[in-house]
Amino acid sequence: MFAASESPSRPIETFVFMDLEATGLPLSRPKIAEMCLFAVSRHALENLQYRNSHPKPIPLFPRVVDKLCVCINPDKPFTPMASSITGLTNEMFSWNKKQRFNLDILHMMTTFFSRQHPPICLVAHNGCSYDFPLLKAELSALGLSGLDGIYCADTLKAMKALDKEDIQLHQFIYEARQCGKKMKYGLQDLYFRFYKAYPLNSHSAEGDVITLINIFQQRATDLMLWMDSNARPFNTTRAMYQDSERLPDFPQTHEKIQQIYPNCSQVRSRQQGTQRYSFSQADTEPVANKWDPLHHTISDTPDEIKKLLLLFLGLIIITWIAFRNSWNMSVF
Ligand code: DCM
Ligand code: MG
Repeated sequence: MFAASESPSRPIETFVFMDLEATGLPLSRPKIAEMCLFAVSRHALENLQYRNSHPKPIPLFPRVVDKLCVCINPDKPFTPMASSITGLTNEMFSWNKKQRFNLDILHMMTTFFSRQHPPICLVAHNGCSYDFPLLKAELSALGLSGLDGIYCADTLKAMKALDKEDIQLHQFIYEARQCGKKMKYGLQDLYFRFYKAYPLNSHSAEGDVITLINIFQQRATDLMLWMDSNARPFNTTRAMYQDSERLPDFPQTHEKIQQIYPNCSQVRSRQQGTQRYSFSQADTEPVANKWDPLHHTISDTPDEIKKLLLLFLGLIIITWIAFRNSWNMSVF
């Protein structure tokens, strides 16, 4: 549908702000747990209303917005950090009987997009490094190529580019650097830059989307122009990981899973060679926090315990031999 690096041929008409919460950072091959999309028209962003406020007016949140927020059972343990910052746990999804990422999500998204005026651009903060590749990975795991006809753009890249262009700010950055400070581009930092306060509901998909729109409104004209020429087709995004790579040492892993989670059911996905697991809540409780079958870095696997025991035994033998030798020498 698109040439590889093609930006939209005409101005973007709908900006769909997106945020994903997931089980962890890219190295842990995360799975999506929450997805939120707010669709705002170019018209709304070009005609912002303001609330009078000291020292400067604050843009009012757009009134005409389509919203889609979905909870998705990630079917994979959250890393402790992800669970702590999002306030989400695997149990919550089981207790609330939430479904996994499946074709319904794609149907919801495409139906949602079909109601927006094109060209449509997905907008996410740090989207090129996290949200877009993660969404692509989840879609690919279902055997889907992506989202036809949808563009995407990253506000983190855009804000950095705009700051670079801004000559006045150049001076400010220079002065800030002189004082040992560096410009920060995290969502909360940018919000603080414009509103001199920290945003509410950080690390919830909906809260982060609202924060992103608040930030976008502060530089809406420049950001929209930047995106008109820098947005890329979503389908050119590379998936964060291939699902089939998730369990490369499958026979070994399968054996371990059978030992530790005797009741877990094995699910073969539609993609050839891909092995996935589903865990009932009872399965995950006692041992899952000790060993995570989908990560390869958890320290206390049975093999590693065996190694530690052998090392300990070796140390005892060496000490015993050394003690015996020194005793023999002292006797003779
Ligand atoms: N994340 C993480 N550890 C962090 C920051 C983020 O594991 N220190 C993961 C979990 C979040 C996801 O990234 O759900 C998206 O981050 P954010 O809430 O900033 O959108
Ligand atoms: Mg978030």
